[in-house]
Amino acid sequence: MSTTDATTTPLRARAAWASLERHHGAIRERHLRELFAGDPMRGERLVAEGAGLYLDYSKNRITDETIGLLLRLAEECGLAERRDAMFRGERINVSENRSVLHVALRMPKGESVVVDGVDVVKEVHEVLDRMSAFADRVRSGEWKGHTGKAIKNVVNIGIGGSDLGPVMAYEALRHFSRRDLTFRFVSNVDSTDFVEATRGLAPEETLFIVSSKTFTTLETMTNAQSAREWSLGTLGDDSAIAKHFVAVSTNAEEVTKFGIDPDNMFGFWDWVGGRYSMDSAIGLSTMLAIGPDGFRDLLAGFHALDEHFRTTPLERNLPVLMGLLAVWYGDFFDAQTVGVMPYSQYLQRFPAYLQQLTMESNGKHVTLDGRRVDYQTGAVFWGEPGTNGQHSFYQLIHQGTKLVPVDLIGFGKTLNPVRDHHDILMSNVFAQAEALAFGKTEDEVRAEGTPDAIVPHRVFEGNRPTNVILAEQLTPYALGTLVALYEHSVFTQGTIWGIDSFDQWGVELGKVLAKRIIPELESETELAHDSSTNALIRRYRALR
Ligand code: G6Q
Repeated sequence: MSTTDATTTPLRARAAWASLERHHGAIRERHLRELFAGDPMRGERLVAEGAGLYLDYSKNRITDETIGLLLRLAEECGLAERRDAMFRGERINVSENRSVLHVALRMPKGESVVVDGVDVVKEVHEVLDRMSAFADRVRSGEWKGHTGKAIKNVVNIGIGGSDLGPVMAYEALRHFSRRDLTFRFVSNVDSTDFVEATRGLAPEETLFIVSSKTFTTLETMTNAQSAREWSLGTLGDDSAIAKHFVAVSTNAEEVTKFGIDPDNMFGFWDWVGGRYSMDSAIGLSTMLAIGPDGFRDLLAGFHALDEHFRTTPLERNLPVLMGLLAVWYGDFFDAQTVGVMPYSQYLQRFPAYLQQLTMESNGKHVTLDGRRVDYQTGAVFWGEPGTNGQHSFYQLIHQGTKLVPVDLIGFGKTLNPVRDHHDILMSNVFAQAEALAFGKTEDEVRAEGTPDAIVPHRVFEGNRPTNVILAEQLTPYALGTLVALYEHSVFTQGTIWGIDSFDQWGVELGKVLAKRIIPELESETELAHDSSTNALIRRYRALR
């Protein structure tokens, strides 16, 4: 298969696609009960391991033939070639003409990827070293605020990719975090977010990290200006900014205009997409929380999974298998969503983080060469930590009319051992996967003496697919492996669909229209929108 075939043949014209369509006709009717009964080793065979993660994908509606065909599809779509092109720094983000090199952010010192004559890994480590020196100074109290007091509060201002990763990582790694430092995050342009995040904080002990790749994002710059006024309201003169504001950005010019000393700016590069940036300088708040060594453990976890993705044969490759299964359900079973349920309270923001990673990456309707797709692309990702979800929406997954493939994530050891909580928690992971797969038959319900009229209500059809992902413990390293697992699963899906997983043009239009509307809210200018938008603006003018 040449690279040209891999990129030019429409997906549905591929041989493996046609075979999968036929194969789906046969598989659709088969039940996991039957698949397990006919293959006693299935639960030990359909598993894969790498970088400390264990993936049980046996409770999916697949046979060995399914996997074989999906792997053939991956081959026909040039998955390995495209993966290698990404690692080489080729400009695989075609609509923005950019390399896609978040994998370089976690390469160890000494490795090298050269882009336009520059060794980007060397640059990455220069920034990491500067971040580490800064983090050490703040954490030790050596960095003093304007009035000579040490920093006690860190507020990250950013949105989208400059917020969701830092928030998620802070929550996920709280156990490893400095408890005598307060961390808050401001993203929403709703002033409530800023007011509540700064409530009770003393400006003389507060450091703001303005995180913005472009340093032009309306929400972030509005919040940063308010932070500036909030600080100067107490600290008085402009020279205080240098001690209380640092920037994470690729735009040195705008950072300087804002008044932040370029020495206090931590850079990254246009080859890091926002939603792939939590391991770049955007992770400065994470490093302040867990320390430079913890941050390097996080990077080591990312890198271990990168190496797994890069070198493991596709049939044992965790993100490849997960990505192909997502295609299987989305395109052949018409599943519209994927549920991600981490059985860890620390991972409460992980589903929100994954929503951006997956949906901003693969929510596209044109192919790399601009043709409209005639198949489904990215699913809606959603989720909540278990066991909470079980007491709310799992009902629909068990007995509703929609097929929702679910990822269940659990850990061997808790970071907070209290009595038998962890065994109870984990018993629910296994019980849910079991119940979803095998359900409860009419005969079983009857055998319990259930009255006839109630029997249908108590039947669980089962045949609901799950992936179970297990790791030993939620450490910085493990978090890195988990995030990279989903990053590369997204990559796999995007490659099969032939779309650009690294641009995000779909967020532009709303931003442009909002900028046009702002002055219309503030004055009584004539309105020239559609009748609905005009009426809404008039109503708001009357209400404000
Ligand atoms: C992510 C997107 C987007 C971006 C935000 C913030 O991939 O590009 O979520 O991260 O719009 O952008 P800035 O970092 O430039 O403020």
